[in-house]
Amino acid sequence: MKIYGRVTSSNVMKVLWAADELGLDYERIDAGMTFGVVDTAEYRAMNPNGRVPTLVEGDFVLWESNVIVRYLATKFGMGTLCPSELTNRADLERWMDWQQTTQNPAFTPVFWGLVRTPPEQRDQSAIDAAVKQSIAAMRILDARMEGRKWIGGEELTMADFPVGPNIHRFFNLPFERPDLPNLKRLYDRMCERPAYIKNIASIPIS
Ligand SMILES: N[C@@H](CCC(=O)N[C@@H](CS)C(=O)NCC(=O)O)C(=O)O
Repeated sequence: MKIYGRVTSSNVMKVLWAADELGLDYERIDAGMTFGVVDTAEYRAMNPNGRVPTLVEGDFVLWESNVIVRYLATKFGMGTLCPSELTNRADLERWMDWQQTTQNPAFTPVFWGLVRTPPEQRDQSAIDAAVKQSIAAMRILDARMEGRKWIGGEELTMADFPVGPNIHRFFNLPFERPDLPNLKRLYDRMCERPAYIKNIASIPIS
């Protein structure tokens, strides 16, 4: 199994975290930003978006990070990371899609503004507006976490991987945030896992 993608990408991080939790044997190949690769004809033939991550397993090629997480959890973690019962599974998939469609779009301008834009070029009012939206999104997850250890309940599941990288960034980037105690407990719990430390918490935010 090959996973293409630089370690600093949040979308790559979620896949690597899932792969390591499952104990999978894979080769990671640097691609994206300064590594290039994504604009080559060979890569575009695998992933026409020219984005990372891309998973290659024999003849099978897959892109879209959350779908890769779902695929790995379904194939190698059925009954653990992926529940076999349909309503439980749909409940988790809902949080995975929420990360892509609600949490991540709200947070991306915060990350790009504070990390990838030189201070003199920052649009502080756009960053402030995005911080507000990001906090509103994280309040929704904080409410979900009331009485739960993981997004799915008592155990780590596929629902936790997509938002894992952004939770780390949310708590570590320099902006003011309210107390979100349930979310903070989830973050602390994530930080106890070697695979999360290796792929997310120990990687400089850049
Ligand atoms: N929806 C896609 C988005 C992929 C994406 O935008 N990846 C970013 C990194 S987080 C990327 O490839 N950026 C360009 C690059 O690294 O060269 C997914 O979840 O896989």
